[in-house]
Amino acid sequence: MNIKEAGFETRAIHVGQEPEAEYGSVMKPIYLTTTFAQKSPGVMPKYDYSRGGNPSRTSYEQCVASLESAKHGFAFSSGCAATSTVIQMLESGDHVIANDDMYGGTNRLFSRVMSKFGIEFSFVDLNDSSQLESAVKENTKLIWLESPTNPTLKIADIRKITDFAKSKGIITAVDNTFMSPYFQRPLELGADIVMHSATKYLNGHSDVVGGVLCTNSDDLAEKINFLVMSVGAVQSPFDSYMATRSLKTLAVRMRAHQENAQSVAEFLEGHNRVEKVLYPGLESHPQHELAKSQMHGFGGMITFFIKGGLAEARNFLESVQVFTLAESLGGVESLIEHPAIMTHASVPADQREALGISDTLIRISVGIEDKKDLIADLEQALGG
Ligand code: P1T
Repeated sequence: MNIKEAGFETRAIHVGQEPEAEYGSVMKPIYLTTTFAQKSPGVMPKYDYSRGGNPSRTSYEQCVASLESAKHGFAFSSGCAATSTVIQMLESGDHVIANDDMYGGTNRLFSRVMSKFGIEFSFVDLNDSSQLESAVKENTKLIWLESPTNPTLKIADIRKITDFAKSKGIITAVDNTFMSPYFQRPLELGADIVMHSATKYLNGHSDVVGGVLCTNSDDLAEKINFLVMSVGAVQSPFDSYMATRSLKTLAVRMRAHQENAQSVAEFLEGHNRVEKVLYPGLESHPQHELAKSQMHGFGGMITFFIKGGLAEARNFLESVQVFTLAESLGGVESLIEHPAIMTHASVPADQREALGISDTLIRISVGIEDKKDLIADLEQALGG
């Protein structure tokens, strides 16, 4: 059987992960080396120096690329490092259109770091075609989109946006962190590049910070590879091993995240202390139909508005016991946080307000604990 054509779960366990040749070790060794012996000066072996490439990283990159239906995969030391690499492919004077609503750190990277190097950014509501069309300029080279968005779970129509971008000769990159390739594969929907904060679902155990880029374009892959070598924000051999190990269980974890999230979302929607719940799997989500048409599931992230104000939100967040109050998401353990004060504090207050990231907005990353315990915990913390 050609393993590359096997099902998702099989590829997650086997692609790039053949037993090692010397002893038949089923798990590949971790290549904890910075450099590789050469036979003769200038006669290049497969690997020469671990910034450029390392066998542990290659295993991981091959596996994650296969899961994203991609030809090429690249592993970085963080999601932000992967995002930076996409922007570093551009030239000073180029223009980027991005979601107005996305992870606060990406917003900060674009507006406060990359903008210093002459790259221009416009932040628009990508679901509003007139806003998107009027944002395009002669120097627009990239549309950056996150879908679903962090934290308001807005869904961008990936097919429609990538078709539009292609008609204008613009590249599209999709941050697929919230869905993982198990629930959404942007390259199949027309995107040129897919990006992940592997810190989240890909690694899934809150013990590795990492990022990934995948593409089917040889041209883009060559540019990314050049930046990998030149900038060096690469994933270490040990972290590559950890993330490869985690990919083996991605499918089962994602199914469990989603089952729990659906139940938690329905519970919250029926609670009298909850104003509104945003979860793509609920029929009340404004883009539930779009979600169904481009995703294979709805994931484990929920956002809701608690009734009252900051005091009520704070009191609730201090009262949870099974959920942990912490930034990040996508781990097996349930996390809860307050985006306005925590993950999205770097987004200017007026922008946060315009996007609805209010003091009563609470974000949950639903883990894979027993859902009865999760619901009971939320119930006691919400009180009467
Ligand atoms: O943290 P890092 O691995 O560098 O990834 C950045 C990033 C990129 N894209 C999305 C959608 C993200 O959610 C993140 C990181 N997000 C959090 C830390 C958070 O709690 O939302």
